[in-house]
Amino acid sequence: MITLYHAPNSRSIRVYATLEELGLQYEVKQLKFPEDLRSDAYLKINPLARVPALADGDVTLFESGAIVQYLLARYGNGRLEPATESAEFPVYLQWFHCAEATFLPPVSDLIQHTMVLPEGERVPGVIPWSQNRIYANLDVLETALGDREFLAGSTFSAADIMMAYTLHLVKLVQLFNAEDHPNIGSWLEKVESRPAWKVAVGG
Ligand SMILES: N[C@@H](CCC(=O)N[C@@H](CS)C(=O)NCC(=O)O)C(=O)O
Repeated sequence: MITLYHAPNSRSIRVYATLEELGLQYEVKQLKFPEDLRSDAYLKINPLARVPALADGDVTLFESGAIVQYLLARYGNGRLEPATESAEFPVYLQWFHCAEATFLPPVSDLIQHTMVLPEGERVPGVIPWSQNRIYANLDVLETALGDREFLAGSTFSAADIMMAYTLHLVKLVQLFNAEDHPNIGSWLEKVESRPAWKVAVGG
């Protein structure tokens, strides 16, 4: 049985949505954020004290993108990713990784320095810096989406799952406005209307 270690609104939404999209059998262990992440039992699963983590038989894994790729490789049978030899594949890889490696860090910095860190540790200059980074990234995504339906082309893929979570956080900090970025707005509506996404975000 696959076990997902999950906390609401966290990056485990990406894994949750992937498990749902693939129709796999799994259980969800709900963790209270952040206290459960520091328990001895959980540190054995993820010594970094972060979510998500996944257990599948002898395998335990952390890092949301790695877990999504693991699930696709083991259980995907070609679903949620373009064929390796297709023109869409490199584009898919780019957006899949860009979601966590490039787009998410300024959102995370903004959250840390406005909500999470004790007030005395917050650096006010990080706020405009992060906001500018986020807006610049959104502009790039807006142009890249153009009139394509999904990030890798006409077919929904795991790159959409990875990036939709990053946009979930951008919405949470109220920095997304569909009037400024209509292509992102209509793409996001398509992802958010999928039953798997609704289960993952509601879980
Ligand atoms: N790059 C990692 C980041 C994991 C991560 O930082 N998760 C956050 C929740 S979204 C967390 O667990 N934070 C714990 C903390 O800050 O104490 C991934 O994509 O899985």
